[in-house]
Amino acid sequence: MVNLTINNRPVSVPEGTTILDAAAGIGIMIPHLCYLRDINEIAACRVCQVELQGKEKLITACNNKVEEGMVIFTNSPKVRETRKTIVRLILSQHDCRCAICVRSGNCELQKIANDLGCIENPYNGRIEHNDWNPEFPIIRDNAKCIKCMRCIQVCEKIQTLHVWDVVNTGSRTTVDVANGRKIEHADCAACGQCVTHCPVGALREKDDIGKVLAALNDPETITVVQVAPAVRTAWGEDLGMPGDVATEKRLASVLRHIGFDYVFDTNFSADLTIMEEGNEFIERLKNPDKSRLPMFTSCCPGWVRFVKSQYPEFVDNLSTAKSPQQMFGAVVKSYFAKKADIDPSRICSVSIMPCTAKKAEAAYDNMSSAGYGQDVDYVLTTREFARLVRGEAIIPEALPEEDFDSPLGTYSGAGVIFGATGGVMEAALRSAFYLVTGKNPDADAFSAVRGMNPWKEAAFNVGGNEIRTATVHGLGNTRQLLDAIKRGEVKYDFVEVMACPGGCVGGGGQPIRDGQELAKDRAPILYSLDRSKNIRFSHENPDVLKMYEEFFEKPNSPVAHKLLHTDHHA
Ligand code: HC1
Ligand code: SF4
Repeated sequence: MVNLTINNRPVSVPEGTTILDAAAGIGIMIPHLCYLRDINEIAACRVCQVELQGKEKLITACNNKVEEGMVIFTNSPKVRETRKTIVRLILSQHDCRCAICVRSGNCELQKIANDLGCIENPYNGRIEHNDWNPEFPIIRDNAKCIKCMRCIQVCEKIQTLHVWDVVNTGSRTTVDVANGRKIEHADCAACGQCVTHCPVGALREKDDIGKVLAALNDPETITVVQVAPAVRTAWGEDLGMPGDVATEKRLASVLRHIGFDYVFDTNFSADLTIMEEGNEFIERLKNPDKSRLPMFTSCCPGWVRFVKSQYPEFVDNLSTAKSPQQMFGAVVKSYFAKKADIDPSRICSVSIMPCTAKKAEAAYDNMSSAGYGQDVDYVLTTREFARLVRGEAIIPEALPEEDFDSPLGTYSGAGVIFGATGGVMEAALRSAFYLVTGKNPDADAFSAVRGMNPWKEAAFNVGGNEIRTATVHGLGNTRQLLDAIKRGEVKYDFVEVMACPGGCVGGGGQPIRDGQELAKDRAPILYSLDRSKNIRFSHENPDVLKMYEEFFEKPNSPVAHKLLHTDHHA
């Protein structure tokens, strides 16, 4: 152990502990802007300066380790003044029009500046604007970038994509797309992880709230909304609501209050996805030519973008099933429109997603199978949804809980767990077991695929066949897994990939909390919803079964292929 004093208090911590952590251990918070544990420990912002007795120069707390006998002051007059000067210098190069920034109220720079009492600024620096493609799901505003380097590190270390880099030199140093490329040519997965780790508003999602409001206000338009599984775990976070108030039934009520004509659930089409993908998997398994095994899940658009740009040799291994979002869109403008006797050209189909890549997915040319424009017209992230609620001056706590509409609002426990890493695999195995044996397994028989381990392997006996599975989340982990498959070190039949750490609950469109990973806190909400359902198998969702009876006939039928599957090469 190493003994030192911090602010005159004795501390004893293991060797190798940083000053930042040693102070946190006794309840002393040292302000910082750029630090992210294990990802960005480079002291780029210099805000975490502390005084070390006997040294004239201040030192940074996030990347300096404790030493025996150190005497540290984290908040001496010298530290306070220096820290304030550093923050003012950062502010001098930052577009400080906070009132028109999406991160207002949730900005780490704004908070520190306020905490330090930076109510005026003697420094006047250069604020550099940049050109950007306004249609790309990820928007960069360099006038707000504080050069903390978090986006560079997250994209490189977690997602292994190296989209961002430092550009220019001296006072013009900033962050931009690496190698002088445009973002649309940079192999960006659009996962949004750089956005959720940005401390300020330099990165955000493309804002589609205005388009949704226009549709809601058009009397000729019929608005249909779907809500992704993971949204229900986090929609209350940016609205300051505790979990027991921010329930999915209150979410349905809020959406109805906003004015959506039909309030449906992506969980319904998650069950539909399992019907299609489960049958497809059994077919591939039966095929003596095993060339399309392992089969990869295809519901995560960040992953699909990644495999297409990084490992095109595996594209044929993707399931051809569209994602639940896109199946839902195609069903709304075909089956549902027919059933409800609505002209599909009047429908505006909106989805609320924990994901930024879903915006890109909805806009692909081939995602218009129903024949009435895009199957999903607009995608709002969970964060945009919270802004929409606030903009509409709705107080969700004051609204009653309500059910989703029928028939596309019904779901099984298997549908809701899609939003957590391992959920798609578990839901698929529950139904694959039934398809092979004609009997339901115990609903929790495949729980070995749950949890936050980055790369989980499990093998299950399904009707005498051993099915080897892998579940992976985060694109860096995915790269390792794909490389291991290529080297022949591992062999699987079925692989689930989610681009974001923890799956969609940790998605790039979810509420932001100082760059913290919140997936592990949100996933249990989905598993408890699963346990609470009477129906826990996708193949028992009564409304999905009815839709097959009335419209699709059977999984993988020609009409199912036209509306529910896609060609990943298109
Ligand atoms: Fe997901 Fe999915 S689980 S991809 O993470 O398959 O976004 O929640 O909606 O489409 O169902 C996201 C979540 C989501 C799809 C489903
Ligand atoms: Fe990298 Fe994802 Fe950000 Fe694209 S969206 S730059 S892939 S972290």
